[in-house]
Amino acid sequence: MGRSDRPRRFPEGFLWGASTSAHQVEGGQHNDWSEWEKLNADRLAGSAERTYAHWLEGWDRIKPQATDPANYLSGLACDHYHRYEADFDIMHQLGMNAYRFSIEWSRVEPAEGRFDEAQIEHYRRVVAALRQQGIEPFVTLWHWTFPVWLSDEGGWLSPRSTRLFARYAVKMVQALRLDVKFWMTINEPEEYSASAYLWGHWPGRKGFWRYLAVNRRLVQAHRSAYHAIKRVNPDARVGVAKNNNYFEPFPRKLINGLLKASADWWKNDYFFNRTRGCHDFIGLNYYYHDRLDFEWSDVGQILAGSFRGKNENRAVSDLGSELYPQGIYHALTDLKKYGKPIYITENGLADAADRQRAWFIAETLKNVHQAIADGADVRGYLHWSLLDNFEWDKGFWPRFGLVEVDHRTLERRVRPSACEYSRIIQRNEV
Ligand code: IFM
Repeated sequence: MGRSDRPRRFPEGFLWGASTSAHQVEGGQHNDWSEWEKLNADRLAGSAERTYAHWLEGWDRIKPQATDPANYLSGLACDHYHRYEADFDIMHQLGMNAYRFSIEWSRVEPAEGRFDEAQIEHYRRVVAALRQQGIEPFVTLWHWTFPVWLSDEGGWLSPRSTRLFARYAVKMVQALRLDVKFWMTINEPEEYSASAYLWGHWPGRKGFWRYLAVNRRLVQAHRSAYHAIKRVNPDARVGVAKNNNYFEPFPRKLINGLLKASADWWKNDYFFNRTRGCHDFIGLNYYYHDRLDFEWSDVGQILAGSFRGKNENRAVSDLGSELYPQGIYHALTDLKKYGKPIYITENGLADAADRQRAWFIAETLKNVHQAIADGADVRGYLHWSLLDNFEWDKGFWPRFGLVEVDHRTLERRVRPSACEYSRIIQRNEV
């Protein structure tokens, strides 16, 4: 048997699962995003052709949905808020033993300082249902949405936001302390700050200084929530879900090496460096590889923060991003320097036809296995996503789910790739 065909076993106790976030799957939200969607749905539908048609393969297939304003309203989403038990049954059947989801702050604190016990009880039931199925909960406290009362005050730009966030975090940790071990304060800090404040694509206010201020505030928010959580539950394992890329100087030459060093410094390391001592584990959301090959014409894009690598793009997702499963090996081995256990808290692709997902998962896992063999302490893999969900300003057309969701009938259908993933899980090897 050739080296590449040899089965690769994962460590005993490796966690296998999938991830979601509240706004993308629960349905029935009232938060800053649901308000923004109402104001922007027509604009997004009207500009979709201009935005995508000239570069996105498969545009003709996507067009009817992407040009329909209804696509940009999260509405009932997957109605996971009411259907979570049935969704956990599917996870159980697939053999998963870990689930990452987020708590919707706007539900549990709909008005400042007024916590809604019925909503907190809802999340207690969610966690109990997971435990009953033998599924380990990984809970994110902030996956990009604010209660409207706080977004009206400026969200993370409000100087009070870190204190308010820590108070909400403590409330949730106290409520779920016996049943939840793994907590993530924040999802993908840099993706959020850039999309909302640098590019202005999301709720927030575009502005370079505001962008920097929000980055600093996210650092403070993580630090203060980390300490507050540890005070009420020293046994809690607290981290973030961090979006690190693999920047590859290509070809290897000085200028490309410098470009890599700066990209790594800002995108991959800044947040970790500023929050040292405040991570019990590292949550890695891995999606992107960027080949860096400097040309003077790139300077404008670099300054605008919109620089993208010059990738080969042999395989791409429905969103046009390169599928490069080798990249995760580099992202993982780079994280060894923090000396913490690593959980892959997201990794996936938009693939409506499910043509590439099984291949992508298997190849990714081979690279994860190799990273473990080379010393990365990786303890779990949670695929993004369990369900086809609401992909923020793109709406419902990008389909990331292991489980397909018909958003009109809300019916679920397990995709063939999920069955392939399940076989890997059952054998604990790829
Ligand atoms: O859907 C998002 C998720 O909310 C954060 N990480 C990337 C996913 C796919 O774009």
